[in-house]
Amino acid sequence: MKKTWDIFCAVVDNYGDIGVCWRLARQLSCDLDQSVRLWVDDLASFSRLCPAVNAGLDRQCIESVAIRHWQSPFPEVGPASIVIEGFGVKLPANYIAAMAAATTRPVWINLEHISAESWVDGCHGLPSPQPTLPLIKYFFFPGFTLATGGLLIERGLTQARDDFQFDKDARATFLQTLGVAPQDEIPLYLSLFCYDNAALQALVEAWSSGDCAVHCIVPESGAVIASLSTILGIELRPGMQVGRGRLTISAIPFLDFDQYDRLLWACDINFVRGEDSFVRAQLAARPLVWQAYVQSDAAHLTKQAAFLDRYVERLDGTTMRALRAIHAAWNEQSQDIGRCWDELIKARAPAVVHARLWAARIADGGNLVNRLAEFCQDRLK
Ligand code: TRH
Repeated sequence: MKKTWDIFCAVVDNYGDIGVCWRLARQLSCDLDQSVRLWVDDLASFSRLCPAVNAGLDRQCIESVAIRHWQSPFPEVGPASIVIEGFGVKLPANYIAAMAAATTRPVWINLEHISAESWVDGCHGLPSPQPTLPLIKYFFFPGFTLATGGLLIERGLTQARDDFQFDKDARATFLQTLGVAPQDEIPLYLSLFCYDNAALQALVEAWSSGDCAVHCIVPESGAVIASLSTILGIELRPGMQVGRGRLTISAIPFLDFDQYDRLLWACDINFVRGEDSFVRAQLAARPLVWQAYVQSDAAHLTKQAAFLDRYVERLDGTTMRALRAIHAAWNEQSQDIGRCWDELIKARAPAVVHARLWAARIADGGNLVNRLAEFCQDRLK
């Protein structure tokens, strides 16, 4: 049955908050035909992922999602039957008051960050009764096991990816639309999306002096283009293609959501970060190297290791060690990354086979929007 949903998104930094909230909103609307209102405090960041967003408009409708600029003071609006706060964002006081006063109390969900750590299984779905209000907030965790909320996977995604990847001309055509010039020798295509990383220079050196030709495609985002400019000793800008030994680097503009998916499908290995690009790279069925969102207490290293434990569990020893080593070196920003890259290249064939099996496994593990809708339906009764 059609339900109303309010999703609240505050853009803390980067693109992950709005990336996940927009993906959720769009999927609820397009795949489950739900009535969705998305409140976003930073429409300019949103418009980078979704160029149809007009950052100057307070209200607009895109892909049947009602998008509202979340400003203070917050307007007096009737609450939806299901209220999602993205990543623990604080809801407006007058909106909470309206939830508490509603005849049928909304289901209130805190959509949490993804983690492969085992404690998530025990915390997913836990209720948190609000001491001074007749409301219960529930913790909803995306994750990799049946005991979690699963992953955001659009209907038809796997088919669209396979159509692209098994079409022999699709990659070349797509890369041309990005302005990536073809080369005589077909290189290993990489995409690079990462945080500031002290290991980048050593990695670039390994790429330029390695045995195989590498073409690294870098969407403009954060510090990476600036870091590469320093490493290469030139001012790299979107649209430029630069060669260094066996390495070619193409800087491209930040892509919209769906184009970015295609880039991940097109590349042989994807360097990704944070949360949403990390999941999309897994669903791209290609080997990935993930940089977890850097936390001051080094919690990102625990998160990274927990994911690797799951990701490599069915692999042979050599491939397992190669994937663990490059993830550890990249996340610890170690100068040993060049050696780890060479090991990964040697283990590439089984890593490629594994990436497709893993993508199928996580897709079978359950879809977050379906689980969320069922979870909320049960609590609305
Ligand atoms: O931008 P991020 O670093 O976001 C992070 C994480 O979500 C982290 O958990 C959170 O705490 C922090 O933000 C505040 O990385 P992430 O999660 O991969 O989000 C990037 C989004 O940008 C994702 O939806 C993919 C999208 N994207 C494009 O649409 N086009 C592009 O060209 C690129 C590079 C990314």
